[in-house]
Amino acid sequence: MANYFNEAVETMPVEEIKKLQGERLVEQVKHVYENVEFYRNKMDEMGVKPEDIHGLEDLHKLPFITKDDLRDQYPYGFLGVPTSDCVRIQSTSGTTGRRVVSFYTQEDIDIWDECCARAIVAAGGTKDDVVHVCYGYGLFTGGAGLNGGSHKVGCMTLPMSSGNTDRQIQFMKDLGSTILCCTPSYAAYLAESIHERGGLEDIKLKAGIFGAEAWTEEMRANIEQSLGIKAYDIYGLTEISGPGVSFECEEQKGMHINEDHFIAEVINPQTGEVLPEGEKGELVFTCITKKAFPLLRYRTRDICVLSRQKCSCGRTHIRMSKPLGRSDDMMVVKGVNVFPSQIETVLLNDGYEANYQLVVDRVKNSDTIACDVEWSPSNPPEDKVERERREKKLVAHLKSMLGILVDVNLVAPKSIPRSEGKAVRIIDNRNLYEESKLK
Ligand code: DLL
Repeated sequence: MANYFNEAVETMPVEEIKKLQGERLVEQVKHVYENVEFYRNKMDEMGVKPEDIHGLEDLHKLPFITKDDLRDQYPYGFLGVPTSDCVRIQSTSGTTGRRVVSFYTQEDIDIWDECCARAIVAAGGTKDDVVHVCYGYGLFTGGAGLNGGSHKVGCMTLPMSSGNTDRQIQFMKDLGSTILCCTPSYAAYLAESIHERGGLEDIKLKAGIFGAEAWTEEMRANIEQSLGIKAYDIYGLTEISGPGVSFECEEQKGMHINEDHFIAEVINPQTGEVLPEGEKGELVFTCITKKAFPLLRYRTRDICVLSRQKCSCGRTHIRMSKPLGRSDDMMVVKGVNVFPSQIETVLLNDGYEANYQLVVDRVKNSDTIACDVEWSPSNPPEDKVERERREKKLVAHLKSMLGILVDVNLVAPKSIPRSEGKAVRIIDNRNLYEESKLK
């Protein structure tokens, strides 16, 4: 029996959703044209006026927005309302350049909270649940988003934020947390820590809502098994509000996009051409209800596939696949496209856990890629010969997945730093090299 937070909207017939999206788009384009000078200039350059947008069929006439545009317009360039109408800001981590700051009116926050509430209910949440939020609070959207959604559902909410693993586990036991919200890498670390300390029988968790970073099906199976829960994926990005842009239902086959608030397209990242449903490309979002930071046709750089196939949960909103990686997470090594998720799949299939780190380098104009991976504490190699045998096996499996040689180093458990938020999977020393050339 499916659970909905807003059944009327979540199961609306597709034709009605598209009509609603079209109407909201027309209004939103007027709002943006009137209030965001940067976008007005872009539309003028392309000779597009708000009157040319009659519905969804005209979406392709609008220009794209990129992360660089947001950085150039930092901080207020995309603001669609006076600052006196804003009640909140959130921001990206800014590890790869200038931060992006996103603004919210109270109504924008209410919409965002509802999107997260839908995700919690889809994961089986009710007002009787104890929701344990260990996404970071503060500028990161993870804590605030799931916290708001949990309040909307009426759950008892534990605003744990990230870090202090001992306290997380203690509260989980003492207060009977039933739904865990954090990054999948932190969930895996919590599971590892709970097993080390013992007392799994005192943990009441039944579900986890994990997102903010790429994770594989193999990692899902590991977390579900070690914590005895059902693990649901949740997706979102600061620019489009935060978590809850899309979320998984009990089918766990792709994430339903909240289409009454966001229009999704998939494009060819090289040409910008809109691709038919079912083809893989870059995900693009148009916000049709948010007023303070109303991005139209925002290029996410996330690579994924959309599907309108009927879902047995009854939700009619389109589903997106797990992002297969970010176009900027994708490394080109020796001319081959490599996503960390491909490497993770090989490691987990071979019985390792997702405790790995990739180091990419350039030596004498030639790329090298190394992968440090921890052996399992329950299955350490007996000696050097056994360790080398296992490394060779992994090298062969990675070669057949990627077509290139990855230098594998098996290392002791806990030698790779654990993350409380998004895991650091790649150290690309070639970027440093490129940057140092610019200085
Ligand atoms: O990560 C928002 C979020 C918080 C989502 C909590 C889910 C849960 P940003 O820090 O702006 O926002 O990063 C957004 O993270 O473009 C994706 O590349 C990646 N990402 C987010 N969710 C997923 C997911 C938050 N479920 C960027 N699977 C996005 C894979 C994800 N990647």
